[in-house]
Amino acid sequence: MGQVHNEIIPGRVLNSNMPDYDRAVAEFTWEDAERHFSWYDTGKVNMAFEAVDRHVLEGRGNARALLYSDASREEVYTYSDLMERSNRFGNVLRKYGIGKGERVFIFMPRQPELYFSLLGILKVGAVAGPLFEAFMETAVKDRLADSGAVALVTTPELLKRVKREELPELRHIILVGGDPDPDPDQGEISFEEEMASAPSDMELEWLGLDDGLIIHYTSGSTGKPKGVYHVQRAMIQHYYTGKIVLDLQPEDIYWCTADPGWVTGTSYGIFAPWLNGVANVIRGGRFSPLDWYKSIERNAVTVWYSAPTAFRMLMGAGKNSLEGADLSSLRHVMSVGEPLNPEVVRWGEKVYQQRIHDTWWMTETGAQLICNYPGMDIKPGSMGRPLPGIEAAILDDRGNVVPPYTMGNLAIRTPWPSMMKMIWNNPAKYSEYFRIPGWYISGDSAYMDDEGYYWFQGRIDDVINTSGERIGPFEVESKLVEHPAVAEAGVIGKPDAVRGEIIKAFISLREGYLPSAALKEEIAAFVKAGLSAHAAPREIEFKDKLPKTRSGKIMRRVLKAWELHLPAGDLSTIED
Ligand code: 6R9
Repeated sequence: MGQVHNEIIPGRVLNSNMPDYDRAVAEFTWEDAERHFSWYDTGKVNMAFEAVDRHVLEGRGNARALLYSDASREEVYTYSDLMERSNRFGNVLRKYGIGKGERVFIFMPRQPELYFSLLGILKVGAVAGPLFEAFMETAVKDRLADSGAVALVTTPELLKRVKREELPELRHIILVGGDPDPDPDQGEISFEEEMASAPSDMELEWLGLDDGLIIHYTSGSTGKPKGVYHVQRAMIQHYYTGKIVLDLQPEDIYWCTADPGWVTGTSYGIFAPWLNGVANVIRGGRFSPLDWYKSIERNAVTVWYSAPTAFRMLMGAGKNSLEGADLSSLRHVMSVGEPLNPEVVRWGEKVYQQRIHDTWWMTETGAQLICNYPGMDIKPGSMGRPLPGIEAAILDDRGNVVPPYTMGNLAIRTPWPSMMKMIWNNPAKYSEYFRIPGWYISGDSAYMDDEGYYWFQGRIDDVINTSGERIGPFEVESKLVEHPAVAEAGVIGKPDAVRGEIIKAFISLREGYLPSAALKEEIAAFVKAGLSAHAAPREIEFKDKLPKTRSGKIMRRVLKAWELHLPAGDLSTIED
């Protein structure tokens, strides 16, 4: 196992006099992060105050906070602008009696109003619930019903997907986008009209560290999506990792490509950058390689956070998409959401002159935990090391720590500041994560090498057992994408009478390659030669596209369900 762990490339070293791993610890501590917030003086906090108002009160109101663009809009908002807009929206919510602890959902495309609304929701102490714009009726209804949302910020277009008759607790609909005729009898309110008449200053709701912040619904392999509930305390870790992992400096122009419907789009698309007072780029609309590169160039982005699926698409789009785009402003590039194939890291070095830094965390963890951060060496294919102050381990099913290079349950010592506080309405599900005392069990399978680097293998449910060998699908997938014909690969274990399971690979091909039996053989031989005989797929199936979540994760359970002709389970987060 771990064929790639010998390769080491040096990471970015910021302060060459200090041993890498200790540098970050020495320069900025968790204590520093805690001390930063008003809680330290007053016992009270509010994320929106810390992320926005504080900068204005400390004289940085004219600094650029939000650099928005899509195909038709291009707008810049300063921290003062954000403070004013979010105050107004907070006042609108108060006018309708919405306050502390209530759930207010947002269902709209990435556009500035989404961000004003989210901050306004936080200002009244309500709990924000962002939804992907792509959700259809059932997905929207399940989430609003489960959380008991009292209000929804949406557009007239998307409102058609909200089954109001089945949502008795939903009292207010705030319509963004100049709806000419909101119906007050239906609880409809015009965002633009209300904002225009709302006062621009407000006394925000001061909260405790354990008061609610945000709820993100995330799909498991079975059952309904879970409402992962986070509290204000998470700001300590958002702020801290913004410094240590994102390496944000006051002059940075930062772009996180994630949508706020995904935790990355809030923790690192809203909280971490604004707590650190940088200029935050938001790009509306769909993914397009050239657009993205142009966005980096036009905004002179310095720090960029994206996902393997995007990097692989950019890689697949080839040189032409890069033509004429100047990416020299980039100083730090990171990835999250899925394993980052070594091939992509090498490509990043070539194309961006940047080592893409992988980061590992989950909706439930609220913020980054295991990362490649500035100052440490990168081993392509490894998600890095636990952050200072975070203890990770690989446990067997009984909770014993296993030796290096042994695959097992990736676990984190509890607690850490941004750890979820509950699964909404589902205490039983919550306790499953903590079934081994003192540990959070991630559901991921990984191993640790003898230098404390962690290597992702797959979700526990995805680990393949073939002829008694345990094989993580990621290792096979990474080898597959090294083959020039392969754009993306998803690998599953297919039940087999003789071997227990055999490895089956679903593959989408790069531009210019056609499916054929000879190509299948060639690809299988390539894995056999590069990895091992038992890791080579015995079956290969070509697909135009692999099923993926909105956050770009290949849905192996859907591949498996296809293969076995079983129901695919919850598909609310699937891409198309
Ligand atoms: C932030 C986020 C969490 C799951 C996680 C793991 C996978 C995330 C990864 C990674 C390998 C990485 N994952 N980062 N796998 N390397 N760097 O993605 O949250 O959507 O809840 O997903 O994503 O399987 O358990 P979420």
